[in-house]
Amino acid sequence: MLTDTMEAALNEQIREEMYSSYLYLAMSAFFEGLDLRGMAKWMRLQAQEEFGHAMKLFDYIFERGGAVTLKALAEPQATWASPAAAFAAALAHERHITACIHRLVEQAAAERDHGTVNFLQWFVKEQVEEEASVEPIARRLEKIGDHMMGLLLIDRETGGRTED
Ligand code: OFO
Repeated sequence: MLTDTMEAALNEQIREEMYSSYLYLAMSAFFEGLDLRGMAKWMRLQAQEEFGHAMKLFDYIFERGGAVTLKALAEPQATWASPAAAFAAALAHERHITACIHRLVEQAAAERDHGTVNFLQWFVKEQVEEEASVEPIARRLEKIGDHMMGLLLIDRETGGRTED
């Protein structure tokens, strides 16, 4: 059984993950608008992955006899100054999510909820991977600036992503 405070914190994380999904879908639409179809695809798959993260929490809350409460999502930003700015925002967002997950682990540990500490280890590992997948793209986009050939090259690479 989850405590009320743990249940509330896990529900709040569902909102964070759903917002991540919404934000990356907004970024996908932004890239579609720029005809950067590879980056649009990458962000669309990322949005799907985030929905999966939310569902993992959803299922876990029920597994522990808790209740899921879905919260309102804020309207995500719709445009960015450049592809580099969008990926920099994605990286900043992932760092924020990493901090959320670490706070959840600390709360679960303080409550001596070992089941939740163990469950959250998947997210701890996932956040290392999330940051590692966004960071090199953000770094390279920052380096190439407005250089069209470079942008098209990264667009082709990101379009090679096949899994969410
Ligand atoms: Fe759910 O990992 Fe990104 O936000």
